Amino acid sequence: MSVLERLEEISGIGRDPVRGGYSRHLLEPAELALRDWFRRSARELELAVEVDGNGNLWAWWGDPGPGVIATGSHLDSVPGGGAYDGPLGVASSFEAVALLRAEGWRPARPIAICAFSEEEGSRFGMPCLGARLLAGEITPEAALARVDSGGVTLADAWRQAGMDVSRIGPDRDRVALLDTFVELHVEQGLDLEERGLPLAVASAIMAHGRWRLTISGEGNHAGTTPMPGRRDPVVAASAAALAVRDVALEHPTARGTVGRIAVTPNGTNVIASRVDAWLDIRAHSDAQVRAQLDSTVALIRKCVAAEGCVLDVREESFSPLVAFDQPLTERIAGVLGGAPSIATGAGHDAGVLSAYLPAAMIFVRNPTGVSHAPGETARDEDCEVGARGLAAVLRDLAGK
Ligand code: HGY
Ligand code: MN
Ligand code: MN
Ligand code: MN
Repeated sequence: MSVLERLEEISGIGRDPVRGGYSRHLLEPAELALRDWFRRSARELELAVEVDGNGNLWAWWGDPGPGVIATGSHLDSVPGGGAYDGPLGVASSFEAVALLRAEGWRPARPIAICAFSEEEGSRFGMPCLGARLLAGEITPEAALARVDSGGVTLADAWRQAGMDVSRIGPDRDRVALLDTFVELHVEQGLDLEERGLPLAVASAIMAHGRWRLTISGEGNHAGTTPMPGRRDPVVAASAAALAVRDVALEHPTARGTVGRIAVTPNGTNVIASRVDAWLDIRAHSDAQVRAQLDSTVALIRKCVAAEGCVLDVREESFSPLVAFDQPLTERIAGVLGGAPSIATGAGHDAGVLSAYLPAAMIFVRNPTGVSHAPGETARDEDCEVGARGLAAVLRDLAGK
């Protein structure tokens, strides 16, 4: 097989006819179908599959035991996301193992292929949910109480999928088995395209926080309510989005985004009573994210007050700056023939795991530089170069 053929097997799963691209959300039918594909792919390679208590999938080459070299990524997507973010890493992991097996090579240590639950946080709001639960960064109670946009709790989603809620939570014994984690991922920018190279390694991930802003106003009739004296949360939220952009623009490398807004009740001829807006801030230090949040919220408070509305701000998640393990990253770059090292603004399971064990990432060139949108791409030949590179990395790391 090839990476391309592996991705083709899932190309029909979770297509979003409204947004374009893919919407594959934790434990919804498309994501469950991808889990079946994971199991089938593992079975074809004679790998034993296990689902841990946090819904993360593990395919084992060799018996689980100390010194595991783990690789993989995630299967879920953002709403209307691309075909590569997540699945490329999982498909490449299977392909790398297939290539090594075909050579007759056998690992001296166990190799695990992982697919972590809800990396994007698109259903329950917490990015890298499965990896964070595994590591004990969020409590089972906090996770189980999270609610999706349809009012379904994570606990209910878990039960509906036939999974055991009592198994959710930290799994330190499992983490202790892991020696190294390597995640292959499509690049989410144009760096490699501009350099004319197929692969890079990751040096760092920007600090990243997500907050939920709730702006409450007064619902009323769009025709009979005079303009003066309205308390319209959509007007306040619009000003808030400008404030987010303006504060981020003050720092050359900072990012500030409002990408999701829910208007209640969302009627054409209704002044809204409430807006929920999700704020995403990223920067090159944890302190900078906090400072940017403070300036942003101060400005938003003014916009909201000017409109006679009320603001509530709640932190959804915070992901500190990640600096990947340098010796591991240099070793992998060497195996890949001197791949450059690049920093990214996107979050990854490898970033969460890097707090507990040496972790690294391999990026595959993306000719459009687009990600989290249907225009995300990777050339077929680069995907194969990536899988061969990952195979070489596994051979190096798990060979002794
Ligand atoms: O970067 C993100 O928003 C996500 O964790 N991939
Ligand atoms: Mn993503
Ligand atoms: Mn991803
Ligand atoms: Mn009417």
